Amino acid sequence: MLIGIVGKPSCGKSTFFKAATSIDVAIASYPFTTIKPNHGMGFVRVECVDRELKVQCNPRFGWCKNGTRFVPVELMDVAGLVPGAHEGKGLGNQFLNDLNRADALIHIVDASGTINEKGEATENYDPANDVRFLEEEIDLWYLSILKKGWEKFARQIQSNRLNIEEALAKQLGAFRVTEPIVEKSIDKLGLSKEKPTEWTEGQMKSLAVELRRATKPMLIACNKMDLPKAFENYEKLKKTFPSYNFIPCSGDSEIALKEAAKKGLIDYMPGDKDFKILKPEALNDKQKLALEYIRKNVLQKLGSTGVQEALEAAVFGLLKYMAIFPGGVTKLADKDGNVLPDCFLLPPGSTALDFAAKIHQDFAKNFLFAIDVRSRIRVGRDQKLKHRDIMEIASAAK
Ligand SMILES: Nc1nc2c(ncn2[C@@H]2O[C@H](COP(=O)(O)OP(=O)(O)OP(=O)(O)O)[C@@H](O)[C@H]2O)c(=O)[nH]1
Ligand SMILES: [Mg+2]
Repeated sequence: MLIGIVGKPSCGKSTFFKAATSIDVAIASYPFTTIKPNHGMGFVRVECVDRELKVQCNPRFGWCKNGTRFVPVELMDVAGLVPGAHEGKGLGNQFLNDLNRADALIHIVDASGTINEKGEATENYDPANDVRFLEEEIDLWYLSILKKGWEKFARQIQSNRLNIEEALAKQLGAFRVTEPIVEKSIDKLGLSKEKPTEWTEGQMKSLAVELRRATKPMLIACNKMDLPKAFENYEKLKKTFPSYNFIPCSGDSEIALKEAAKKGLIDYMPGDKDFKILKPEALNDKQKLALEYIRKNVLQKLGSTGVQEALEAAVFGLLKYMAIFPGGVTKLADKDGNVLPDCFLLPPGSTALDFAAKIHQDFAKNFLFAIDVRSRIRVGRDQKLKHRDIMEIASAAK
């Protein structure tokens, strides 16, 4: 699973990325600081099953503290997008190809209104503009791929009586568009499958929007909530776009808290609603003021810095993924003695067989049955799994 971080220049994409991954990427107040995409692992929280099983886990990836497991997810931070990018403005939209593989997008919006659409400093900018233009640019990106060689393509489909779902899924395969997605979108819009040459420009655009929504669902992280006016703008955005998913956050505050925690100055875990100062004598007045500012203006107002919430809203809210723990009825450790070493994130609807394939293709090939470790009940390959299931796979290969 890959989550793409998008938005206009200087909205705070790389800051959010650094806050989530702890990777030290370039961050600056001038536009187009990022050109080449940044890749890294962020972590989503899952209530670990170790306490329930009365063991202490040793994760191979991520970590677990006080019963909260931090499970890795891949993140990608890309260059800023400006209005008209599809016509080549700014850095154009070529770099959007970097995002092809993304399963969902987090759109970072500068809620403070201190940056214009080009990423330059300004005052009282209305972030509603960003919400509208960015989605439009991404939809136009899909449209541009859909329209590539369209006339010839549509004629071929028509004259050779090709299956349009198959043909379009192939054309847009890089975006992870599949035949069922094409079929659902075409049916929803009531487009003629026999005569694609007659589809209008407007219908093509509507199809691009449907396909984009299905393959790049998006949520909006209202960033820079530590700055004045951000809260007011955030409240306004929620009223203007009632059907959108807005998560308030402050990437900058998350970085400050994580760095202070790393130095042992405070006790803080990502997603916490507060922190505890551990070494007051090691903090200078400026640091103390900065931390208190974050406590009062971010944590107490939002309940956290919002970075964890935004990531988890993408993984568990938008994509509805579930966390599954491999385990055994008689043994919870791997051959190296690591207890509950893995926790896998699987898409909704995943079955016991999908889970087996996630562990190893051989397990899926030689699948015999699975065991729900909690209930000790044997289940078949088609058993649908639930969030936080603990499963053992029995395969002939063992
Ligand atoms: N106050 C405040 N400033 C922030 C926050 N997030 C980012 N910034 C500032 O906004 C500016 C731009 O941040 P970046 O993370 O480089 O923005 P970007 O979206 O990656 O920008 P480009 O790569 O140029 O597209 C920097 O000066 C950051 O310090 C935040 O939560 N609060
Ligand atoms: Mg950047």
